[in-house]
Amino acid sequence: MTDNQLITESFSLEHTMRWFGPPDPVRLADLRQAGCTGVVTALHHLANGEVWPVAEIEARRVEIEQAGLRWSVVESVPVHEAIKTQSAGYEHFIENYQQSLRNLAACGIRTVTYNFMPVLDWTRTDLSYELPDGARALRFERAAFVAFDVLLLQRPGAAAAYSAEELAAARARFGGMSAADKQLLQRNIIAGLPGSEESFTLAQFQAALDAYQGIDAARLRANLIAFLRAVVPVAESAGVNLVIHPDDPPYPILGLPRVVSTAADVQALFDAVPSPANSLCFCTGSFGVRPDNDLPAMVRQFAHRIHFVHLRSTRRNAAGDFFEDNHLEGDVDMYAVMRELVELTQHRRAAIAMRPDHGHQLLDDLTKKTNPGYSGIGRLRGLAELRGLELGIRRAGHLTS
Ligand code: DNO
Repeated sequence: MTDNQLITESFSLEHTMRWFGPPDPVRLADLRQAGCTGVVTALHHLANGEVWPVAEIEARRVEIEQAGLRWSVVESVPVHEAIKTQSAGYEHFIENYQQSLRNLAACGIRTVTYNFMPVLDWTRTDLSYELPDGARALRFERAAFVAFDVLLLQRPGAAAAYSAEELAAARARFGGMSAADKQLLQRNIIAGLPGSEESFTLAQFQAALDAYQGIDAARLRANLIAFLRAVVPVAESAGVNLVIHPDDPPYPILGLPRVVSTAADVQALFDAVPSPANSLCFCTGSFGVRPDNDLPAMVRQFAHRIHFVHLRSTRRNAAGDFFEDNHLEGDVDMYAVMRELVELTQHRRAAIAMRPDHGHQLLDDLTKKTNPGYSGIGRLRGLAELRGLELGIRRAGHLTS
């Protein structure tokens, strides 16, 4: 047997990309040409909280398989705000969630992603940040974010959450913005990034924040654990791994608590609900924004719980800004993370779905309409680099063992 055969037969990451369904400008055929064998998708056309019907799941599965791919992971079955706040009618949304899990399992889809971030899913201030080479990236700029919170939204009590320096920087930044810049900033933050399933006006947004009055981190964590106690047994008996996606960015924003930002946060969920179906989407781009998150150590700590991986690297500065760097650059030590993942797949003797999380707009992406972060060529570059890194590590491991 040649080395290449041995490598093919050893367990590896399953290479996937996210697809937003038929309206996605990146086609299933493009994903296949980019080197994917799997697809990560959701029924984005269904309203948050509805049961996902078997017929619709089945139709999507068939569409993906006809393109020569496999529906590897659902990202996401969103958790309704009523469940996060435990407000009127939340039990109904939990029942719907349980039924969606059963229906997905009936169609053979066994990894389901969700998050428990209040109101907003992922948050960026700039969706078109120009890099020195002309490519465009997603960015979170602290001064712009503070300006949005204090000066545009004018959230009651917001100013008390920031230092005098941060407020001064935000005022200076705001002073230099045109009306169009302000509108764009607002849109970037609250009009709904791809996959977030929610979109707000300023007034609706403030009302959504108000629903969290009296909900601190302890209460939000308790609500998350109550949700897990209700849905994880259903997932376990259906053979589904329910993977939680971490907070992005991984700290509280806009006066809202966030409880999935660190290793201790994640461990608390597994301690409370030990079933193996209660598991993790390991996202290096989200966890990696915090310098106190040791990513390779987290892969080791949660080895048996990781059933989906997002690989992406951010680069932060002292002001609290970060942008999405090339997949092998930035603050994430991707080599060290990949080594742990390669070891994990070999040890588990099973593949783990991985997607290059986001990509730059580059080459032809720059002249096309793309979902922010989900360009065709930028992600192709990310996946190609990650696959090369993975193969190099596996092959080096094989030759030295
Ligand atoms: C952003 C994504 C998130 C993720 C959800 C999971 O690009 O990683 O929107 O899908 O938080 O529920």
